[in-house]
Amino acid sequence: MKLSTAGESHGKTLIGIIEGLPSNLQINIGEINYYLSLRQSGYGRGGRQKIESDKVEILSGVRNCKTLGSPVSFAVVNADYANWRDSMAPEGCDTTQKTLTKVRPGHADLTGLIKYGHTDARNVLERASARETAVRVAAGSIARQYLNALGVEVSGYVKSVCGIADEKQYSFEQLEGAKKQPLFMLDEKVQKKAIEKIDKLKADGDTAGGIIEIRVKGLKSGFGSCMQYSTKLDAILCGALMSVQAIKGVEIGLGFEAAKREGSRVHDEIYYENGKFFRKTNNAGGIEGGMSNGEEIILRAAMKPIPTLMKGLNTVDYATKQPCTAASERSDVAAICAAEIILESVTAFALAEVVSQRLGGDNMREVIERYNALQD
Ligand code: EPS
Repeated sequence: MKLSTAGESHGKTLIGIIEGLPSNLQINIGEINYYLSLRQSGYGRGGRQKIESDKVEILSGVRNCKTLGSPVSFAVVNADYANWRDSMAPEGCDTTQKTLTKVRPGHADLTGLIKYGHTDARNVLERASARETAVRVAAGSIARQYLNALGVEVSGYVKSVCGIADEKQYSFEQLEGAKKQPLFMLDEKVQKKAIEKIDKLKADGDTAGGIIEIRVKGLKSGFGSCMQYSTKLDAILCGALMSVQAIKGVEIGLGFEAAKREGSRVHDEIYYENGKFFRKTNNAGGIEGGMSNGEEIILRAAMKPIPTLMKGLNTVDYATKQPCTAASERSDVAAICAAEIILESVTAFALAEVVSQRLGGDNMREVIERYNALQD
């Protein structure tokens, strides 16, 4: 299974193509749109989300809500293109409009300008923009439907915003409540403080990042491999999370905390009862030796603050080489809820790829039979 994405933030449309989906997977388009709308939600989002109302349009590979086994292509249209046609149209436009040369620290602007030989960072930032993640959420929702057919679920919540942290532990079932909250947080008091912080940052023209926890329930053991570095499940999942705009750190299970502890307080002891192996703790976060071990997978990712600050940072104008204040385009103060949905989505897609690589299967009946035949 493989996903390619295309599209600029203010271009005509975003496009995704998924290859390798088996036939006869029931596709719930309403569910894809639900995750797209969740990606747009959350406290701290900027003006763009008032313009967009993301909906998926499936273009190929699905007939009467079932996959055909052919590539599934789909679009998420940019409503804002109507306002940007004059400066973005592929057929011809005025590229002297909407230029950006006051390159933003932390964004792709400067390095992209040099690498691709442009003079206007618009040609770089349009693709570097996190708008691209709408396609990854749509693809992730399809991958989630594939995983759900096997009894595998993906969920998550926001653990902290700009250092305001919820240190409590939650069961997988409790996580669902997060989606009903303005910051996808589960502790009301912590969330209230985080909202106040976002309000303050907005007033100051500043931005916030945070920490997100993603969990996977129901995946049997043995997915991923210890036989080749590139097939290790932890490497694949961390790579998927790190591929999301603004993600700067990832940990699994105890993560960085494990480095501080003695081995006896890290490794999960193994027991056997009623014909089943089990562990009483899950410090490994569900992955040992590069393979799922049948426990819940626990991933955490750190998102940096968005690099477009309304108050602007010191930089240099690429055109004049003079010191200046960085461009302050309309943007979000915090996009932590969007990131939470995106991270769930890329986790689902990466896992679906790993599962389909192990199980193969041209149609969903074969996939389900092969999954059910595996030892727990
Ligand atoms: C982004 C800048 C903002 C964000 C955008 C990512 O867009 P605009 O420049 O149009 O205000 O809203 O994210 C989205 C549009 C989205 O749908 O997530 C950036 O520079 O990365």
